[in-house]
Amino acid sequence: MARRFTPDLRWSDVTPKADFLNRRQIIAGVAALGLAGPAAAKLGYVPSALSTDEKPNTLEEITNYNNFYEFGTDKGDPAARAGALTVDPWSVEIDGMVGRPGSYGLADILSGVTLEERIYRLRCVEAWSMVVPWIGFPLSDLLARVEVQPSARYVAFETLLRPEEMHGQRGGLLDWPYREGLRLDEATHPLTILATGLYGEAMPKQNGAPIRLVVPWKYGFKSIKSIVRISLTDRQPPTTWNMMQPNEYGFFANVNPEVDHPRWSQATERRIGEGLFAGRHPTVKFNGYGDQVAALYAGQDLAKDY
Ligand SMILES: Nc1nc2c(c(=O)[nH]1)N[C@H]1C(S)=C(S)[C@@H](COP(=O)(O)O)O[C@H]1N2
Ligand SMILES: [Mo]
Repeated sequence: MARRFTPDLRWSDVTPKADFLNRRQIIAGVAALGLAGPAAAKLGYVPSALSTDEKPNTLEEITNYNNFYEFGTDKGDPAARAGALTVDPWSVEIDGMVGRPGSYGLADILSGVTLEERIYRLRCVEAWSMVVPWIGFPLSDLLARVEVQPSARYVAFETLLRPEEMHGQRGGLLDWPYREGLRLDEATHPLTILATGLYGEAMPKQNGAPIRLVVPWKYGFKSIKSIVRISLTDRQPPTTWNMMQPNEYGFFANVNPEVDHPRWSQATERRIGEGLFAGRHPTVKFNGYGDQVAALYAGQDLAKDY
């Protein structure tokens, strides 16, 4: 039996500001539906002031150039194979150092939440990037509702383990299930969202339906897809790419042109959709969010904490 949030909990209470109303069309007051398939509907959302002004990539690009190793390693594999994934029903186990642990159904997680459109550039560690109009809500809202205990310092995330539907999990390429983690101050930063859609629609399966993390100042691999578990802990959790190749992929994985990957430069990036002959763009530290996030790493050596 899925646990339900009770009405005494602190709901997210984001009120759309008048200037937002002018900027974009808002589909107001629509209950959030995070479900793909026949139940899919246009999501109700408000635009966020935290969006980049850059032009988003096309839906075609965003849904056909993916990393989702559960469905294969080619960029086209997720689009070709993620259709097999069942995303309804879906629940997320929230456990560890929280006052209200339990298995929460997706509809319950979304009930009372104001979804926002956050246009963020996703910068992959492979040195390409694209701009995605995500639909989501701050992870901090959910963490507040489950009452994170004062002793918690990290948040660990796990993707679904279902080799019957995720054929890539039948091989040992990665140590399944895919795992990621954030320090609690990173997890509760206002830029960090759980996304349930993009381009105003429920999340395409290849992009991590029905619910995924998006952390825009970190390399794409931190943004774990199809989440089924969120655990609060006092120890830095093991993370998939770090376990596989610790000298190449650190726990922090902040976008940083000053710290190269051991096998290639991180100084520039290729922007998906610009064509073969377009020049590369300089990568910006923290993917352009330095003003908002640099303070999180004061006193840390980011060449060591890569
Ligand atoms: N479960 C899971 N999450 C994942 C991955 C994955 O292979 N499995 N790949 C990561 C990587 S490397 C990137 S760059 C982004 C890609 O997100 P997108 O396909 O929506 O652009 O997802 C991240 N989340
Ligand atoms: Mo990536």
